Amino acid sequence: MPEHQMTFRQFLLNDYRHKGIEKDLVFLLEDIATACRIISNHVRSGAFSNNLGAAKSTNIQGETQKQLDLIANDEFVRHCSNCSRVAALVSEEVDEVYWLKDDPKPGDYLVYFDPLDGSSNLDVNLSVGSIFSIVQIKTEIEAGDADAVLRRGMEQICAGYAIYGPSTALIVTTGNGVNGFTHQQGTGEFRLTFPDMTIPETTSEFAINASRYRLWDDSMRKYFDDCIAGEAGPRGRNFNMRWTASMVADVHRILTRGGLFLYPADKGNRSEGGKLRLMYEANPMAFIVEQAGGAATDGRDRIVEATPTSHHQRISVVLGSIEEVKLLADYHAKH
Ligand code: AHM
Ligand code: MG
Repeated sequence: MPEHQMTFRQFLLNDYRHKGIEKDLVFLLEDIATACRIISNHVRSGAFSNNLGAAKSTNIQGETQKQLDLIANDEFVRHCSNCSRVAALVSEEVDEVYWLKDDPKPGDYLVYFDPLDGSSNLDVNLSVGSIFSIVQIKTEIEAGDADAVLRRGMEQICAGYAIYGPSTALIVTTGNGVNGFTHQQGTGEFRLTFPDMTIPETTSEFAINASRYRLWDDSMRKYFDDCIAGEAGPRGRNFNMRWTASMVADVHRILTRGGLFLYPADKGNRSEGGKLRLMYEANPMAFIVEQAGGAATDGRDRIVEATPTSHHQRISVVLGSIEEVKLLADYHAKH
């Protein structure tokens, strides 16, 4: 990787000078990048440091936490706390909202994160990631008011994820397109390797946990049946399927070569929506995908327009190549 490729810091300072992003947002993003670098290191040395197993706890959703889930959570909290403009943090791993400021002011930030997404992949040495979202508050809120963090995805000013795969990469949007940075061993820098990522409008590849077919609604099953019918079916072409059990990895593939990611609500779901969480999984990925020219809905409506009613709320997720997302909405309208 050539040394002249722009570092994450240079890129952010450029956005500060020319695109009006705030200096405190630059510092916050650099801190988040540092947290991701440290988490990446923990993930890579997990088998040596004995951190891959389950911790002796479950999260608010009743899911067994891995030791690395908790380590990653602590890194996010520690690094986001460096920024004096962060009013509160909302983490997948913690029941309550963390209030960092007693007197939040308009202009302060709320940070939402899933510190280690897809952590069931850790035991089998497959890709995992971290997802984050930043909202800027515009009006007075009170510290301790948990409802004050219930923000629609439209209010995000920044979102991103880190993928801990064969290499570690950081993908970020501040509302001016999507850019990807690869962590360079040796210098320790994230460098711009995937400028201006865009999702092709059409695709013949989708990602879904098909073992849940029996639990989907009729329109979802019809869409799936038509795709796997191949050339002889109503879609008139063959479709390929991929599923990594890590949303970060599946979304990263879609940002790179197109595709459709689906985690629909189904009859076996633990709550009212799908499996994935609105505020720290669906919203940031929806913002990124839309900024890359794709689309993100709950099957019918834009995810970023959903009004949250609780900060661990779940939602059905359909995102990726725009033509396919629209087509699935048609299936829901017709079947
Ligand atoms: P997690 O946040 O508890 O790791 O769960 C979210 C993950 C997503 O990354 C992935 O798309 C999905 O759960 C996989 O679900 P399944 O176990 O049904 O394959
Ligand atoms: Mg997750």
